[in-house]
Amino acid sequence: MTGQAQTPLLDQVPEPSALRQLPRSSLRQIADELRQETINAVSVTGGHLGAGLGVVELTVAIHYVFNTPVDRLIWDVGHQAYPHKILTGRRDRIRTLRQGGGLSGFTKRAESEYDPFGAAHSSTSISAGLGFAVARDLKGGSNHVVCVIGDGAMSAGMAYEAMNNAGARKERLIVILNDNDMSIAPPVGAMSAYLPRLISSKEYRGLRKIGKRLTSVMPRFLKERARRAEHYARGLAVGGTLFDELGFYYVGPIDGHNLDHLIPVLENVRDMKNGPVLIHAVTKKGKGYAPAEASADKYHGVVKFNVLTGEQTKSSAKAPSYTKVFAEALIAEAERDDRIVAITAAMPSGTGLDLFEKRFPDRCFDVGIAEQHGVTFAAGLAAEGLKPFATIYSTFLQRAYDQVVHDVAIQGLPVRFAMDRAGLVGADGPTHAGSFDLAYLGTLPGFVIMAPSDEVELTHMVATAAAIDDRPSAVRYPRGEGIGLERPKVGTPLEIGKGRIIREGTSIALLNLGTRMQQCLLAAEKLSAYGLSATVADARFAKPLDHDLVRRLAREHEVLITVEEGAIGGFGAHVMQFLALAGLLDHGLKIRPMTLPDRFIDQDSPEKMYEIAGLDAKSIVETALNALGREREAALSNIA
Ligand SMILES: Cc1ncc(C[n+]2csc(CCOP(=O)(O)OP(=O)(O)O)c2C)c(N)n1
Repeated sequence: MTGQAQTPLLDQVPEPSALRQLPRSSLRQIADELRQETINAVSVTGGHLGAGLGVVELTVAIHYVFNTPVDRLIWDVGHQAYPHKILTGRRDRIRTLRQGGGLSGFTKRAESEYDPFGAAHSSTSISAGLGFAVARDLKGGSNHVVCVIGDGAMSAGMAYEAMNNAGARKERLIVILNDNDMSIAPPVGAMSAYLPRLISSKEYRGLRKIGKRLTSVMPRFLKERARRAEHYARGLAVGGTLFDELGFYYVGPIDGHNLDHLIPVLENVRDMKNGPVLIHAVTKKGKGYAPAEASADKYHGVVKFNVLTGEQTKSSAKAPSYTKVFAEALIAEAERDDRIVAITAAMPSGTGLDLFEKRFPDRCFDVGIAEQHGVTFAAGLAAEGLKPFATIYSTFLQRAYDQVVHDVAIQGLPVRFAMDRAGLVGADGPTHAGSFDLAYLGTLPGFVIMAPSDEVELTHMVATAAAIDDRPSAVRYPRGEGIGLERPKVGTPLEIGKGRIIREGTSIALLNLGTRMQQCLLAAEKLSAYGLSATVADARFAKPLDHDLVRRLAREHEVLITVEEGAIGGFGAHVMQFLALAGLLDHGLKIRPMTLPDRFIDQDSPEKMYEIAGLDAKSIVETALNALGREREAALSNIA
């Protein structure tokens, strides 16, 4: 011994092909180093930690047994794929995770051939995997397709739709159920009770023991027979599992941290010739890092932290988050009206409904990762006269669009949609951006759509939504904190469809919807330095539109600029439609709708993303100057 630190074995594994050259006895060390590397990387970048730590051994075992990337490995959600990224040629960039220009925090096709399918929204892996498997068959290929899906993600209907389809087709597909008995919060629903029942069933444990003893001493050809016999015996003992009934061959439960269990099972399954298989692996979220294992959410998502103590960097925010403002406003409304109830789809802390649930445990419903069901469930509640707040991130509500249209809008039911994470969201990137809700809800007759310009406005809008009891409504608000205004404890309902003027000017009108308001006010200041006087108006409502306000702004200004944190087709499109039909575009009004650009913007800090999107004060000034034909000054303003 020289006394020098040993070089990590992981250094010898730039790609999975190198992993496959190592003796099996080295894999424990690789897994330990991989776990440490994941912890170290996330301690400097922040991000999803608990889920990745729980699949370290699975990651090593899958890449060891399967011939990735020829064999397709599809991670559900993709938030647990950091160890996978380290093992698949991205170790040198792992400390750029979730940063501008860096690695995505999820799987991404453009990033690596080892990510055959991108994700971030949950429960898509089995459907996508089935597509890969059928394509393989049609092309005459022989590769394997392996999907890894969590027990939380298994609560979504889409996972069952996919299994139903794969089972009926008898498709050769491998699904690994990563059962850590956690979603972000503890899992909910019947499935979350069913899986532990499977794990603890005496018959299974007995059979597994016998099976293990037998298979460990058998040559491989006998193992296949033993497998069939075991299947038969198991069916007799406990009846088929739900997965068996769906046409899958169920294997498990097995210890997902024990490489000596995982590898032979994966090898056996790999060598099976037909039919879909489900391997039930039991893991621990946050495994191997004491602060994660000890925390209530198992470090699902963390900011930067101290590796030794696990202490996370304190937030420097001076004002409460919009999420908290929403939750407090909703609680205040619910104190006065016992018909108010709230629904979350597996995001109690992300939406602030954990606070609501503490205060009103019987009036808060976590439906699991099941946005579609959550919306129609809310519609049923509304139809019986309750006042449901369907509290769902803008990006996840996309999944329930037909339910919003068919079950809520057409029936005119007063479901209140509280859409957090509207606009660009930063580190989670384009999959999580709330870019489209103004467009997708704006098309629906009868909806009231609001967006606050600050936290006081959000408080009033929650009160407004509570008061609207004859049609659907939505309030959308961003990630991050407000501007530090003092709020009333209870909001005052706003007049529906009425905006307000914040600052009076003469030549340019900035008509803003949402929290770009501060940038609009800054832009108005900057424009005054060019001798230009700007009006700033707060639309408050995307729908119904304040026609009087829009008409007035159009008539009294040379330039009208709309500003919104949403894609083309949203608020600005409705303003233009109105102006065109009212003949207000016939007399030379220069209208400039400012929206998110028609492309997806990769992760970065939210400010940087808005700069890239051209929705900051500088871009507003430039747009105004250009509209007035002052291109030279506009170009210079861009440099300043
Ligand atoms: C459609 C959708 N809704 C909500 C989320 C937010 N979300 C991300 S991970 C997660 C929990 C997933 O739990 P599980 O599948 O058990 O994985 P684990 O984190 O426990 O490994 C949730 C709710 C999402 N990504 N997609």
